[in-house]
Amino acid sequence: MSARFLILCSLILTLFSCAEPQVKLLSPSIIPAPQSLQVNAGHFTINEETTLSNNDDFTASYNFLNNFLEHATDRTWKTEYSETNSIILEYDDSISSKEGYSIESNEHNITIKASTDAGAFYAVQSLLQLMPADHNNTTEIHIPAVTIKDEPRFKYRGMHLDVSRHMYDVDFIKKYINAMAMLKMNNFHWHLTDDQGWRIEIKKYPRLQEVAAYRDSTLLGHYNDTPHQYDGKKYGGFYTQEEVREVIAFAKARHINVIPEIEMPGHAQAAIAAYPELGCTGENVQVAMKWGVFEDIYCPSEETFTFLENVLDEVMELFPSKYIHIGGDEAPKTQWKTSDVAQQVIKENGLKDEHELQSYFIQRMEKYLNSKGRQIIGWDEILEGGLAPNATVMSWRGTNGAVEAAKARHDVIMTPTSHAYFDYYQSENDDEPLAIGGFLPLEKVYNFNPIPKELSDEEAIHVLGVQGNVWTEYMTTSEQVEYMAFPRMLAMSEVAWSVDENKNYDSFINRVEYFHKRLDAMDINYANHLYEIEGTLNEDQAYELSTKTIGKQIRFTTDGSEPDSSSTVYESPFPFTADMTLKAQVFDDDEPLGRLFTQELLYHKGVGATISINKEPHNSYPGSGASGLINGIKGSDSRYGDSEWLGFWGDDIEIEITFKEPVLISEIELRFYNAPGQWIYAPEEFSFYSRFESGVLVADKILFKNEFQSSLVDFKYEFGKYNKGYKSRNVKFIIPNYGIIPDGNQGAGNKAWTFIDEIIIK
Ligand code: TNX
Repeated sequence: MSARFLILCSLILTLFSCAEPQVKLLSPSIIPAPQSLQVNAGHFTINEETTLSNNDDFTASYNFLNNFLEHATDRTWKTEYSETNSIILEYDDSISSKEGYSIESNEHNITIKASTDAGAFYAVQSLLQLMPADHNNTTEIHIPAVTIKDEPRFKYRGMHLDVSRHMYDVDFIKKYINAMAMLKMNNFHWHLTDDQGWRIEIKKYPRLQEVAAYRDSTLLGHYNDTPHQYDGKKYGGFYTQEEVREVIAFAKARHINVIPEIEMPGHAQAAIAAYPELGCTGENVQVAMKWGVFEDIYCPSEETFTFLENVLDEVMELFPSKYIHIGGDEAPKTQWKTSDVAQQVIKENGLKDEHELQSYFIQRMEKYLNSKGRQIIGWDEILEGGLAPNATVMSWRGTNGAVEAAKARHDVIMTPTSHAYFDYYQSENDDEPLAIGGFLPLEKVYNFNPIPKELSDEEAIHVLGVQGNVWTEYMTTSEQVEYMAFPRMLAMSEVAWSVDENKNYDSFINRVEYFHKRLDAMDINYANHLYEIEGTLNEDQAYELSTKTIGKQIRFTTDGSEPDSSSTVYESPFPFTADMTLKAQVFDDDEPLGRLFTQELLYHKGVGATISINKEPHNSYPGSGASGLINGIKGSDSRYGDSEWLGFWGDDIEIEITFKEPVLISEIELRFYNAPGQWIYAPEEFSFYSRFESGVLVADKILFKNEFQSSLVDFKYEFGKYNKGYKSRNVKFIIPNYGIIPDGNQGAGNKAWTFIDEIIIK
């Protein structure tokens, strides 16, 4: 499509007139972007006589469209074939993609063609997006004349929702599924069990409903805020089997498959609270009241396997899904190491260690599910100790798991924390509602490339698709789930559906701006960060401001005052030669939009120097490259994923800064991020070296015990005692990685991350 489509989409809000001057037509703004879309002259008008014709029995699509139209036009629709003034659903076996379709609208009729009901359903979703968002109470709806041909890039297009940490009513689950359908997503991953609550009724085990479904109290505030405080309120509930059936039927009518997740062997504390014999210690435990990873995991006893098989029997009875997700993530092996039962299983089966035992556990469950005609999905930890033969891997800790699995010819679904975790912050504003951490703005989701570069074309076939994950530790209400999921779900839908050639972030943003009206009509509480301002220092040491939507102005001040409609309009980058407090705001004529942008620019001695690092930052957290460490802009105090922080996974780092002219240094400030909950640790020590103009080398080693309580470790080093008037040509830092995350912590056994930003030289 692209050029033509993109140009049209950049005009989204321009309503243009066609044959009849009084008819206002919407420039198509479909999300996810279709394969090809051509706007023709003219339009189709839905009026009181328009009929709907379903000659080929596309049941779900027809029902969905009929319901929509009856509601929008407040009348009963006749289903009859008519050459004119009709919306026609037509079977066409020449459309080879099972989920593909075409739409042809002109002044006589609208013809939808597909070879399956799913294809027709997606055509219906596109058709609805050709109508204005506020169609209600109108007798006529105008639809531009278009030719659309479309099919998805990936066959797995998923959204996940954790209902264990917080729970939402069935109406909300349906609302979420309905929004997924609008975006042509086809798999709802329902995370039903975890340490903090078991949420699905299992008739054979009543204590799952009585005990495992409720916790006595819930952590207040953020996990990183210590000491931990609790609300003292009982919290919980579960979905009855009848409700589960209702959700599955609702999803099916929208071509969405529901994948249940029953976690094992870890994240099982709620189940063990109900049935202590499922654990290795036999001791009573409580349903977890805070977040994280817990030591109480299922013991690999026959009793546990029988329990899990019985649970899965009921699950399979309810869920027709080919895939059953059995978790497999974050299972600490501490209890298995000292358990006679676990050690016996290791011995009897000739296993090497507890990791192979985890693999044995998963493989045994896989065998059971395979024998019932189902397939397992597991988080990427199921690779450890040997992958179950037919498993599909959900890659979340970066993409290495996906690469390893796809090379071994296993299917994978891409959900890396860096691009798919919608529980992360989406803006750098300090007034964002509390979230788990991280930073995942809309643009980063949008630019996600799901095929890891390490894979050949043949291996890449195993990448089934992508999924956005919504973990709900910090989402106490469904409104908050919406805030975190939208508009990032829109971006993920385009990653999943649209081919690269049709993706363009500027076009997307302008479509999102119009899409707000659709989300308003659906009463969805989306986040709006479209009118935010981005600031960057360019290669010429000039500061640039930009904002994403078109047709607006940026006004700014550099003296710390708040910009208003009389402030200077930003036109081109301005030089950065002194400290300044920059404030800027987007305006639509005189009206301020979005939030105020504030940036402190620190003109220190490192700005403009040369910098090199022995390692590339991890590709998920590149910040703005090495030069970003000395650009005068500090990384956010609360968002380590912003464009300033550089993240390194497990690497020891050496940084060297060389000045243009030797400089007199009195102080050096180093900033590290420290968020053990997200596996990020400030180092325990670092060394620095500096060569004076005279050639003398000074060196020192600074040790800190890593007991930091805050997420920011700001370390200042007084240089004065050494240089007493000597100028330095360079400074070098050696920063070893913290090492392997110790037991008892989140991510135990994994390598720690080092995050560093702004080396301030005074
Ligand atoms: C890791 S992703 C988890 C979840 C947490 C999530 C928070 C995964 C397989 N496990 O238990 O809720 O991080 O971001």
